[in-house]
Amino acid sequence: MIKKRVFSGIQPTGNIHLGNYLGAVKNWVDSQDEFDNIFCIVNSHAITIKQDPALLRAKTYELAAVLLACGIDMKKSKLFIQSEVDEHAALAWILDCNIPMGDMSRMTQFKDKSQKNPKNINIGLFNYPALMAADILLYQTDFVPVGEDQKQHLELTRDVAERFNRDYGETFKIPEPMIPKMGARIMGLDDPTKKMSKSEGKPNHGIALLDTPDEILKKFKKATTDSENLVRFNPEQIGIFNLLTIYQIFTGHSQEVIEAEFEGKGYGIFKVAVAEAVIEGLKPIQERYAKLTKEQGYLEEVLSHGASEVRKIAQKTYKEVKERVGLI
Ligand code: ATP
Ligand code: LTN
Repeated sequence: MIKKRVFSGIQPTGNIHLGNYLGAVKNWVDSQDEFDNIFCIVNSHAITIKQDPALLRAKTYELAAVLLACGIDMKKSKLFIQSEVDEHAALAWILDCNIPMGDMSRMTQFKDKSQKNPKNINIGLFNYPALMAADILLYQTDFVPVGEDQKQHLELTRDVAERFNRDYGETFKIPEPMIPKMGARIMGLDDPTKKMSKSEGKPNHGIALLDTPDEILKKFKKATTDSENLVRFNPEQIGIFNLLTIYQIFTGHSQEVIEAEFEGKGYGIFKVAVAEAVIEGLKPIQERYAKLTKEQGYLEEVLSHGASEVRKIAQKTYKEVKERVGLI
């Protein structure tokens, strides 16, 4: 039986955090056996915000090592760097010519990011979703496992694919988002009204997967909560709800069991328990990461093998697209 294809991407900027892990990467890892998987480090997306070139290069390899440490298995999945496959940028151009200005102007991520970076609102940042659509459509993808914040970009991807198929003939598979029931939107620990984000500079905002146990404990202890002093799954207690979600995913316990565990106990005890569950859960990832960084040349080999495998698929789709629009 032919397996359905999964494709997803992650930017090599800042430090990969608990939101990225619970919203996306953990699901990539957990469903690896079921699908034919392609995972991409989207460095070309990263330069929509100004990056230091040497740091971007280093972060790209660091992220590759973290993803492998999280459990991405080269026997089951392909991992590669976006800029190593030229067809991504090339297809994005053709898609650009088939996306109405009005559709692109509705994207909320552009609005958020341009507010955060008022000095560098560039065309690439505006056009970011076209490159993301190209990433996905090049591989005739069935499912795209992402966090809640990417839903709108997926809708745009589906729209452009449907429009292209209608105008030029059946070319692209229409992809579906795969958004987890739990963990699709992990909030910042300092401010649970904002999603945990790599680009948020504040020190107690997010938990990085490579944070030390001390840092993790300190950040959870400082997490913003409320004055109810009740540990229960009440979506209106946004800070507590966020911590409970993290605790539930890491422990695998049911809501009832968790609420009973902390019945009559204060937030101080609860926060330490969350921190301990996260520290325990991240420990094997951190240990594997430390080992991987000592293996000289291994990452380069994995990434170049990944790129040469996926390039064949990308070239096939891109050639077909060029034919469809009359470029060959
Ligand atoms: P930034 O916020 O700086 O744009 P990011 O943290 O969103 O970066 P990305 O590389 O853009 O990181 O996202 C990688 C994956 O992680 C995407 O699937 C995205 O939906 C998911 N993700 C990002 N933040 C969260 C979050 N707070 N909760 C759940 N999933 C998230
Ligand atoms: N836009 C995503 C990252 C991303 C992606 C993709 C995700 C780029 N290309 C393709 C899934 C599929 C983000 O900002 N989180």
